[in-house]
Amino acid sequence: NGATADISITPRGSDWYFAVCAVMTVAAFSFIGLSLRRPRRDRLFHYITAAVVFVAAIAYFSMGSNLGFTPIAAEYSRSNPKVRGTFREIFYVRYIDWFITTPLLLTDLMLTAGMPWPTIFFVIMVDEIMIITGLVGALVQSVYKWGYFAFGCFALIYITYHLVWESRRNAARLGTDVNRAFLTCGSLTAFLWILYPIAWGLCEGGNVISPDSEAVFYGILDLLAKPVFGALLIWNHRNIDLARLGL
Ligand code: RET
Repeated sequence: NGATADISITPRGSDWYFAVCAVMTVAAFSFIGLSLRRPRRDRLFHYITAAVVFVAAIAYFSMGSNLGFTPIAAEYSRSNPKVRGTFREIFYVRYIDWFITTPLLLTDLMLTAGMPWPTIFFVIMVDEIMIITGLVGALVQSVYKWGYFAFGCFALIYITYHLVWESRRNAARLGTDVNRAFLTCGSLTAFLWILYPIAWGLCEGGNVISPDSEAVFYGILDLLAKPVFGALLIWNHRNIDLARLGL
């Protein structure tokens, strides 16, 4: 179809994407399997978290198949000093994944902290701004991409403040179990999410590392932010009564 890029993944990058796809799929069925051992009313966190990894599995299937990308002219290229006319493979399918999954992950966390829905709604809106500015910045073919990146970073600062300050304080009032669940999953999230803009700067933004290295960087982040996060969340919820969270 003519959609080829000068700088793209190799078969090794593709294999890695399929391996991550397999882990996401196994995690999804495991979370559903775990949910079946509980009454329907108690399955909220299992369902939210399973949805996250199902979506990720399909995004990784696309990237492993070398689909869901578009070639974008690179500003800078280490491998090609004559940058003009060099096109990098940009996987927009990542942002479709994140647009669906990051609000679900925030819902997981903020419901665990017992936050009221108007607050959750607003933090999710800011999260959507972050993802869309990242997508537009990745698709823009000029230095303006860093303007979009800056908007996205402001959004992330606001989200992080909400998690490490507002939600953490609320969780602390709801008892030891809730506090421990929130601190475990919240600190993992705060730490990991800050690494995403760094990956973006090296990949979609600056074209500093290769698409195969991009696959490894984002892949490890996504494995920790989705299946590992999900397993920790579901485990930590084992003794928490949803009524205590107002659910
Ligand atoms: C972008 C670029 C613009 C600036 C910022 C970004 C942050 C992205 C984040 C993504 C998190 C994704 C997760 C996915 C699935 O598990 C969009 C890269 C700040 C924080 C957690």
